[in-house]
Amino acid sequence: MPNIHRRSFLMSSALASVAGGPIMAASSLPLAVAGSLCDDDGEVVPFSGEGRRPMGRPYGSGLDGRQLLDLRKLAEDRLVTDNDQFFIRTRYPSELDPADAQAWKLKFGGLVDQEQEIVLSDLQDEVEDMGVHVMECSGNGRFGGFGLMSAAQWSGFRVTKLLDRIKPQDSATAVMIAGFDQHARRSRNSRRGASWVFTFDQLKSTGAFLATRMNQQAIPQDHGFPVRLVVPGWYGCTSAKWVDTITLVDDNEPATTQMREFASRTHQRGVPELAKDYRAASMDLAAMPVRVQKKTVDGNSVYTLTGIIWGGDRATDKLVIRFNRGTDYVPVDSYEHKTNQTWTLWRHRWTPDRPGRYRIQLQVDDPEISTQRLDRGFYTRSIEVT
Ligand SMILES: Nc1nc2c(c(=O)[nH]1)N[C@H]1C(S)=C(S)[C@@H](COP(=O)(O)O)O[C@H]1N2
Ligand SMILES: [Mo]
Repeated sequence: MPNIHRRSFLMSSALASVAGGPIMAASSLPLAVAGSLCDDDGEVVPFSGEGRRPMGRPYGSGLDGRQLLDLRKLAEDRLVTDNDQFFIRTRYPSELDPADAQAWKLKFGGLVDQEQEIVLSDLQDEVEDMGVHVMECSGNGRFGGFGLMSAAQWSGFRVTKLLDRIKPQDSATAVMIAGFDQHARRSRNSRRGASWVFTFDQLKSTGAFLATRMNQQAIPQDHGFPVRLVVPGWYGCTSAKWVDTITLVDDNEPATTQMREFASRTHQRGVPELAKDYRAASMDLAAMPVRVQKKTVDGNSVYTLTGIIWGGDRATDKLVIRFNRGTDYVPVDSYEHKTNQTWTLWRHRWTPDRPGRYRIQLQVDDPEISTQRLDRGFYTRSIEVT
């Protein structure tokens, strides 16, 4: 293989060919996947030891309803997920009558001067473009090829703006945002209730918003129609769908069932009793490979890895990768990390020196950047080199 060491070359050749290059005809791949790949990166190598759940279509119902995104399809020009591909965690509640969505109201209560209801359609004029944000379920994992994450462009209005309209009492310190969550079928794994308590500061600093449009379309039912919360940079469990109630609370407010259920997945210390004792459920900077391709060049197997970097609160150029414990981390070949709002692709070429199983692990070589999940090997993925 040519000895490529310049980032700019890799960016322009490898990424450009993903976007516009020839389409490969790989019999081993579903057509939809093959369609987004280019032949010069070779055949896709599966990750070992991961679940084999269906990808790209919903399964299960209610609280157990899921849809996984096939991350192998990500490419430079496919970093915004189509509405019908966006991952699902909990499907449209059986007890929610779609007719109710027509005259949807937001109820404001708790520590406010006066309880009130605002008709959602009366907020139409406030709706603005909120940009593209990546969302990840805190319960994402190997079982589903890490497919419980997606990115979409949202339109809506900031929660802080809404709070200006209803007058919180001086004693109010936080806001509980709740979504409809009544499902006829019980779940063994999930509890009902999807509310989270945010401080005013958290709502402000994250730019949390109530979304009414997803990728310029009405939000699909499974994603929260007619209105859902989006908390940029935080795990999806904080972003209630089918939002109907906003309650002003103080420091004595108990943690909600949702907060307790997701305490360990959002890296809390234990399961605090009070909402005020929960840390921000923000996503640390993380990175993982999403596609490994193999081709033969001059008799050698050359692997091209495509991956994502997401989360965190600042951009980095210190992304490093290793191919097994005990080996050295090396800088990732090519990426331009500019935003934490959505995911960024990276690419890396690798020539293994012997067959075997390799655990691919990424890190950020910067002590200033918190990477709790990377530190624990949460996003490590393995491949078999034959
Ligand atoms: N009402 C309600 N909202 C909810 C949930 C839920 O079970 N019920 N699940 C949460 C979780 S755990 C995640 S990860 C996100 C997923 O949003 P999505 O299904 O649109 O991808 O929704 C959140 N909002
Ligand atoms: Mo989640």
